[in-house]
Formats: sequence, C-alpha cells, structure tokens
Amino acid sequence: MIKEIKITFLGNSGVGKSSIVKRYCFDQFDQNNQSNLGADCAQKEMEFQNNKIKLQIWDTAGQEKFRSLVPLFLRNAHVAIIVYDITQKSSFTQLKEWVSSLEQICPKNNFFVLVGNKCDLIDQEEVTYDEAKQYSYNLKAPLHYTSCKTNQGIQELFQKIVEEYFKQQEELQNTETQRNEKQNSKLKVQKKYYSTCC
Ligand SMILES: Nc1nc2c(ncn2[C@@H]2O[C@H](COP(=O)(O)OP(=O)(O)OP(=O)(O)O)[C@@H](O)[C@H]2O)c(=O)[nH]1
Ligand SMILES: [Mg+2]
Repeated sequence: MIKEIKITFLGNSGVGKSSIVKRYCFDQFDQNNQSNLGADCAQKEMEFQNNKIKLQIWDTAGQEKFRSLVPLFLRNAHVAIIVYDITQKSSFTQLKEWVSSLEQICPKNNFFVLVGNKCDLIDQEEVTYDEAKQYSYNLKAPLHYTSCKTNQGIQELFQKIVEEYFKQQEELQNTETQRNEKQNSKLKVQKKYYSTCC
C-alpha cells in the first residue's frame, strides 16, 4: 500500500517556499520566481524503508491578502514546514504568527519543522544559526538550513520529515497499544474480582 503524506508550506512572501518545492520536485531554480496568487500542489514519490511514499506538497501564498486561505491547506496536513529567509529578520520574527495559526488550526496534529532558507547568502544573514537554533529548541521543532540556489539541504529536508513522521506514528501506535493493554489488564482484574465475590 502506498502511504500518502500531506505537507503544507507556510511563511512570509519571498522566503522561498515555491523555490524549495520547485527544487525538490523538478530540480529547477528560478532567480526571478513569481509570487503565488493562491496555493499550488505538487506530488512526488519517494522510497522509505522499502515503502513507496507519495508526498502531496501544498505551497501556499505568503502575501498578507491570501492569509485567510491558509487554514484550508493546513487542515488534514500531516506536516507543516514553516520557512523564513536568513537574510530577512522580519520573516524570522513573524514565525511566531505562523506557529500560532498552526496551533489554532491543527491543535492536535501540529508536527512542524522550521526552515532557514537562502543559506547561500550567508554574507547577508540577519538571523544567526544560533538564534534560530535556540528558537527551534524552545518550540521543540527541528531546524533545517536550505538553499534552493545550490540545492543544499533540500533532499535532506524531505528525507528527515518522512523519517520523523514515521517515528511519530510509531510512538503514537505504541502509546495506543500501551493504553489498550492497561485497559485490558484493568478489565481482567475487575472480572476476577466479580467472579470471586459471588
Ligand atoms: N539566493 C537565493 N535566492 C532564493 C532562494 N530561494 C528562493 N530565492 C529567491 O527568492 C525569491 C522568492 O522566492 P519564492 O520561492 O517565490 O518565494 P515564496 O516564499 O514562494 O513567495 P510567495 O509565493 O509570495 O509566498 C525568488 O526570486 C527566488 O529566486 C535561495 O535559496 N537562495
Ligand atoms: Mg510562492
């Protein structure tokens, strides 16, 4: 059976969301990429532990006027990728707004990662790696650095997301099994009690 994972990209306009998707899905980079006027969807298949995985990738528009559409693309998302541009401080300080939208829309299923994009422009950086790392640590979200121009970190980003997704699924399943086992042993004790008392 093919497992489908829905991934939604979030972040300010111009941080490079569409460029990450383009680089990963088509191995292309456009220096003058056009801003989204709505959300686009791309699909890509990959293998993970001998399983075929289909990634459904939603690339949302970062411009303020399209923000009301974002919840539509976050519902049912398995993973959110929140992107900032390492050369633009405001895209980093506004991460908290993206995180809070995500927490409101998907309170239970808010597995997300942070991406510092345009790491080829390190000489123009306005957000240091240490600052971003501290922020991601506080949020308990992994941090990835990428460059769509040089392709740095792009494959690894998606590989890690899929790995983490399966790890979380396994943990959820284990918790569920433990809960069921506890429930069953409680029932057994109750049954024993009732069968001996009369
Ligand atoms: N140098 C460099 N430029 C990048 C990188 N990623 C994206 N860009 C450039 O940044 C600009 C904006 O990129 P987009 O991918 O369109 O940004 P976006 O986040 O999709 O923007 P919206 O669709 O408006 O939300 C484009 O001109 C890209 O070429 C990168 O890693 N390095
Ligand atoms: Mg875009």
